[in-house]
Amino acid sequence: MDHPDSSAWPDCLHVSQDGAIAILRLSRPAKRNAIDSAMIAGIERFFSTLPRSVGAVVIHGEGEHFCAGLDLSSLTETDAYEAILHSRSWHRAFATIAALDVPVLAVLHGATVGGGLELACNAHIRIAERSAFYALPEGQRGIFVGGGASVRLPKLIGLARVMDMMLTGRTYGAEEGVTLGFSQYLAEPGEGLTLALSLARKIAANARLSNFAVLQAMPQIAASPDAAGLFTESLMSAIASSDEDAKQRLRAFLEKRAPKVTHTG
Ligand code: 1HE
Repeated sequence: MDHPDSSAWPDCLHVSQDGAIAILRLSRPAKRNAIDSAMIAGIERFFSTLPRSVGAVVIHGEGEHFCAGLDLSSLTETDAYEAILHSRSWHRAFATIAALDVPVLAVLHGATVGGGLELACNAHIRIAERSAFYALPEGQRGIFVGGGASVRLPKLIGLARVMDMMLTGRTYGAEEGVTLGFSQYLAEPGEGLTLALSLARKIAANARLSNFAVLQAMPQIAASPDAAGLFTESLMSAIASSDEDAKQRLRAFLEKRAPKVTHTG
């Protein structure tokens, strides 16, 4: 991959590029891709140094599971202050995803639990293979979520469900996850990456400014009072439509050079 930092990835991460798509593979299968400090620092660096040639990112996991969450061996000797810094390092890493102008698609399979679920929550599109299952086993381990699940997961599946998962250790499967709003796509075993790449290519073919508007304006609008949200929408809409790329695309449609919207069912 044409990446400024490409020589310096830790062994637990594999980075590649397929056209405009950057692919990040969690690559620590012997430990079920559990996230240690090298991996979280690598994730932060990966997302904060993406080359401009990248139009979308796909993240997936090697082996039988997407991610077993926090590497539990890293918390045994920490005091409260170190644990705060540790949690903040996860927040910092995931903030680099929130700052992106290109979307992240996560392919989930097998265990997607604890910090692995938190990582997945930060993606913009989640594709679950049928083997995927979700859990927050923090309560059983005597700890609490620290990678943003308390804020992000309730927005996807509702506060009551998240509290139930945390208190009782309840798990949800891939099919339930689609119904509940956790993932947007379901894939057959081994087919998640192919689906993610094809969706990523479609996204990367959009106008860059349109994708920016979806990723950056939509969350701001969602967090605003209606009147402020509608005003932000008008501003973003005007900026997007005045871009040269938009003008060319609109002309192409009006001159019958662009495909129509079709529905294949
Ligand atoms: C690990 C971890 C880990 C596996 N930290 N080493 N997450 C959890 O509480 C989930 C803990 N893991 C599991 O429940 C299971 O490992 C799995 C369901 C994910 C996979 O089961 P399986 O049978 O395929 O693998 P395994 O035999 O349990 O694990 C293989 C090895 O990975 C084994 O090490 P080995 O040296 O004996 O070979 C496991 O100890 C190791 N391993 N998961 C460390 N998580 C920012 S705060 C976030 C807080 C959290 O994420 S809490 C939730 C932590």
